[in-house]
Amino acid sequence: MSQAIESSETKTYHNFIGGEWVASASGEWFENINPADNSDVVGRFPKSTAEDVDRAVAAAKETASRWRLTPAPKRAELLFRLGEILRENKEAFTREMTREMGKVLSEAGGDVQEAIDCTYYTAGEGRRLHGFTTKAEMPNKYAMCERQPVGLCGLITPFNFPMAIPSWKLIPALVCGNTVVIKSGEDVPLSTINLVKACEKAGIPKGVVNVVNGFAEPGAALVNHDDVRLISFTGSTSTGRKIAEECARDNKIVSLEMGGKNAIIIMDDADIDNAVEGSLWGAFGTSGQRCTASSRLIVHEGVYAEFSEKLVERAKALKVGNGLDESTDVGPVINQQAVDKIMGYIEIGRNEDGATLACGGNRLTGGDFDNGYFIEPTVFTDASREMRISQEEIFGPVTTVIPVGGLEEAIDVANDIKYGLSSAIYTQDVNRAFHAMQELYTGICYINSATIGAEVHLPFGGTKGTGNGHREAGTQVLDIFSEWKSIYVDYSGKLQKAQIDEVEI
Ligand code: UN1
Repeated sequence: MSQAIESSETKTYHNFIGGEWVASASGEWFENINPADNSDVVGRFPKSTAEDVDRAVAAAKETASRWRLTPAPKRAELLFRLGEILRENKEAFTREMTREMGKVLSEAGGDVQEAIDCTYYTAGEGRRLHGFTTKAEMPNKYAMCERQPVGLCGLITPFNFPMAIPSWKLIPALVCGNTVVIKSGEDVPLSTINLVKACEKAGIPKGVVNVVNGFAEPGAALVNHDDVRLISFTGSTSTGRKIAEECARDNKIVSLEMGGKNAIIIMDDADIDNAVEGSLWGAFGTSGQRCTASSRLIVHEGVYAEFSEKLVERAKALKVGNGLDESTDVGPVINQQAVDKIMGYIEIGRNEDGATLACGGNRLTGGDFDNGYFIEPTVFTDASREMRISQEEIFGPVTTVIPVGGLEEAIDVANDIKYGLSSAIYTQDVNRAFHAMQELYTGICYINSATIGAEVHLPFGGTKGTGNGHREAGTQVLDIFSEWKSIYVDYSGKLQKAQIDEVEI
């Protein structure tokens, strides 16, 4: 395997603190490597420490009142401008994302588009942020309720949606009047920097948005910082759980978006070709590195043989390669650790679980493959619900086909999991579709489409182990980044005691 060589053209990027682009207090750097080609260094980034987080939090704190008191429609004007800048730079941001993250260009374009959609949609909330008025119990008394910002928000973002996920957190935080410190994903810092440079260009005041790059240390420092009021995290279940524990100690607000093990049910009346296409897209899009990935395919025994055969045939034909090559269907996975984890699960599927490895199962080697992290699209058939490959999140291009006898069993298998992000059913029968919609206990549910592809104006999030009850996107995200204030105005000119004074009718 070739060593990464830093060329004289390797770009250096910085943290963004109080409106200045600065190195880490540690003076240390880390390299961002292209997962499709280890010899390609995307850039060097500050390896930040708790001290950098202290500075970023101080900057965000200093500017908090100014931003909070800026009228929301004015905050939104800057965000609309941000949307324009993202749109103008979509192509460049897309290529840079593929280079640092690996996903194919069309999907990276979709990721930037999702950030653009989120920005426009959520900026519109600047002229809404609706509260409500209601009637008070006492005469000459007024009652209303409005949103107030929560304060300083720490945003900790993952590698798989390098611009979309930071935008889901950043834009609502800003429109609600909060200031933020983002800890970028260590494998994809450039896309966060691109987003934040666009914020700077849009004229968002210094100190409102800050970025600290690096690994676990700045993340932990953010979570433990006394001045941080809220942590919004997307990532692994194990890290999310730790963050929740830390936040509980300080009574911080915490919003978690974690794992998934999402099922598509394929009924015997389904359009099988359509179900095969959907399953391929859901399982192998983004090389399976989506928390919404279709990692379980629960198939009615009446169509099991036909579906499995067609799926395997199509999976074998997918072209794995560098995402920058337009003919590639499936890009690399993110890093060596991901390869180890995914290959470990393939071993488990083969041996411990005893399912049938119907296709794939190998890390690709030879030629250009040696410089990257490429794994074949892998399908396990004849799996059963309790196997580890059917229960645990693999986060790679691996899916598991589980035969079932009917709809009730299919729903039971789909729900028999510790996660609850997304689910889907392929059926032509409206009664079955509505029954599944009612019974699948997930935050997102698709009919005749895969488990991926959520749109920004609907709430995003999951039940059970996927999250902690919050929803990102939609208008529901405002409930994460604002707190309700109930306001009573007594204009009677005297003391009126609610629940105690009798009101004459
Ligand atoms: C994720 O996998 O973490 O619904 C986010 C989807 C995308 C977002 C996925 N819009 O698949």
